[in-house]
Amino acid sequence: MYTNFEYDKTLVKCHPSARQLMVEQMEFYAFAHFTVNTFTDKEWGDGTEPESVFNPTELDADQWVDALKSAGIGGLILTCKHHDGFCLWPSAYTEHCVKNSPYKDGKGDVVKEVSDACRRGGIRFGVYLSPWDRNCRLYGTEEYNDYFCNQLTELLTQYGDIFTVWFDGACGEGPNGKRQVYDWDRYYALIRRLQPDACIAICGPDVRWCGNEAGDTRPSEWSVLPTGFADPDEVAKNSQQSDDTAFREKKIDAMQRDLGSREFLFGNTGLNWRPAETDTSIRPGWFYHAGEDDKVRSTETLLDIWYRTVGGNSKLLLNIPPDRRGLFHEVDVQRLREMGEYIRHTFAVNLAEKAVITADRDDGYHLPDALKVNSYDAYYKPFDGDNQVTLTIALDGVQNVTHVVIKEHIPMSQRVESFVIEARNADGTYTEVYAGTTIGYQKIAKFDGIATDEVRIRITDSRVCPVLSFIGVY
Ligand code: FUL
Repeated sequence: MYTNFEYDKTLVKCHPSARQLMVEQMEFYAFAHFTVNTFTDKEWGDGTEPESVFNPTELDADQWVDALKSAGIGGLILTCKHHDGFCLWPSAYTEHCVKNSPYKDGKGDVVKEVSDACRRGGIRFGVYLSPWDRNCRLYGTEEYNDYFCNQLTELLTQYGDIFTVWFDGACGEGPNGKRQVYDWDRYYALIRRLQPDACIAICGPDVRWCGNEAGDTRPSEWSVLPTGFADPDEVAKNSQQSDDTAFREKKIDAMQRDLGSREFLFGNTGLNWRPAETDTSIRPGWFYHAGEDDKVRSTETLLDIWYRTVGGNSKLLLNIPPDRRGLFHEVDVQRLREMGEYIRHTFAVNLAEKAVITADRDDGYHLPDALKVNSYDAYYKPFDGDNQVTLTIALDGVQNVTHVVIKEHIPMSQRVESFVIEARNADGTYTEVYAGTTIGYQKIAKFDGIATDEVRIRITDSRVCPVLSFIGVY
């Protein structure tokens, strides 16, 4: 039990699994919400929608993938079945699916089209399968667990490699509705068997829901959390309980702001690696509504969310809902392209590559030069117990600097609690340009441009000695 911070042995053992490390390094990936709701103009279908409503006229998953790639997005999660129970693939276990829709005369398979397009385009593919099913008559019985496992098996065996299985916590059953006892352990075992490299997200052990749908983030995001935190029941309690626009706009509440400080960890008996994922939509709704074509978030807002998530130790899961044609809308496509152009341009030249990086202490083996290479093959480390270090990046002459990127070597856990970045002025004094708390997978520090020949990063506190894998200066 943590009554003091002599807990380094536990902490260093708390680090990402191989599948978590894969998703950490993806940084930014997409959601596509698509089902009967797209055609009924709803956010939550009730399961009574006739299959005949589902009829995209120009579905082109390559168009989705091209648009995603223009933003630098490396993966896509498709709502294969949302709460209405309608399956985008021809499931053998239900009639409520594409095979009874007019789409391609019932011969279509949207999951196949999208997973094939992802593979062709070189991005990863993931599945969203809503545990809550408002159509299935088995829902609320033990047989529903069989039904759900059968559907999972179809998705995990017919569509190639799956990088993540996304289990939504949302469940809006009313007091008279049926309650399903989900057999999570059985679902998890099935996924581990059929797709051992896939993460299980949200109601699952590998990726943690950030706690809101608005794109809100914590100033200090920790991946080291107490054991048992974010169990499926707790996720469900905090998730959307009804089709509710206000919920989608609500920010993280005060109680949920701090999940990882020393104070929060006091009294807990174990730690788990639980990286945060921020899921939010490019539009007000998760599904496409023509009435929201003029409410697509601005590129500026989207980039702000990107900085706070990708640059703030969370993952960004951005939803782009296909429209009734089965295409990403032109406005959304333009936003994605603008995001990608900005990001590529801003981070095109890493000034640290031609710099000389030194540290006021190291352990003699893990030298600061390793920080120039963005990989976990080598890292910088001082001696255990050296919890405060200063890294100096002497640039190749005076440069205008606007960003510093820092990555912890998370295979050895998350350690840093606070740091400052300073830039040397012509007269030899230093100006503080940024003060931060956690780093974790990655911190992107953005500040007003400053002309300088030397950037200094001072780690002012760390739980165990800091271990870093990369520094970028732009
Ligand atoms: C929520 C759902 O109720 C929404 O419809 C959407 O799928 C979102 C990602 O999760 O909990």
